Amino acid sequence: MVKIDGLTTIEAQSMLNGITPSNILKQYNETYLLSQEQMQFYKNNGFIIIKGVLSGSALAYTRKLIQSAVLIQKKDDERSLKDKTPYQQSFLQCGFLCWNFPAVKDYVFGKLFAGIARDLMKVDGVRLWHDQALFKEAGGRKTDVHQDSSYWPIKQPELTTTMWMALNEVPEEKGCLYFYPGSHKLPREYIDIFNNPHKPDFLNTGKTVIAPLEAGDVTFHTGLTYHGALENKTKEMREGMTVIYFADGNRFDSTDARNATHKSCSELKHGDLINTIYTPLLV
Ligand SMILES: O=C(O)CCC(=O)C(=O)O
Repeated sequence: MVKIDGLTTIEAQSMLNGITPSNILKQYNETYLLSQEQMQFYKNNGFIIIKGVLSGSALAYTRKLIQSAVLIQKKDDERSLKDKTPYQQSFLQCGFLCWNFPAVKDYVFGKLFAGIARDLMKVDGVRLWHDQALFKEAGGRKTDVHQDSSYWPIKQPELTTTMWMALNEVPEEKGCLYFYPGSHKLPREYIDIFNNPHKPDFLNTGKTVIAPLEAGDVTFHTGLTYHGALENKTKEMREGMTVIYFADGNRFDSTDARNATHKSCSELKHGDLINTIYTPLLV
């Protein structure tokens, strides 16, 4: 069974049965004021690193909560890393945690993070697309380079953004993210990271920015930004939690059938506004 920081399934279950303490709920919903420089950086580069968005008791609580959800979601997977597919060796992927574990909802719905997404995209409102924990196991493989929006049936990929939060320290050797700055302006190319990854030729001349993070730091990157993550050379789990947002008003694009895996897809037709119960307006 997957091991996470000595956590037992009984402890994990009790954490997931709990209610977010009011002081932590307050922190999840604070206002974060981005500077003009930060917004310009995101616009130019297609990603940003923001230090210390969560700290103290809120960070400690969130870490344990997400660890608990990952442990419970993966508890029946007895395979060792070498028995997994190359894609699965990149991370333990646990999506839709806020729907599977109501205790996670307060974090995922937090206006602190959604507000940053809104201000980076310079839009009036943002909706939740989905959340997913991405824990890279000790010895875990690199995450192949890709553009997130290739996997989403969303009409305007430039109005999507992924927040990636470090729940523990994520230095380079633990498999931090890296980004190709400005690559959101490059051509789109589908990369099948699940079965047959490749690196587009036009990235060969591009420089990358490596993004080591302290616990509580976040990165945001647009759905068009090419990025990946390094391998985890350490003996510890790399604990990352993501929330993906899109601008309110964005529409469903069913052109590519392989993208229709999201919970909201069965309710939507091509061209519909994406406004289902699984994609609530957060700010
Ligand atoms: O966590 C990882 O290794 C990759 C994350 C990623 O590609 C993403 O969140 O878009």
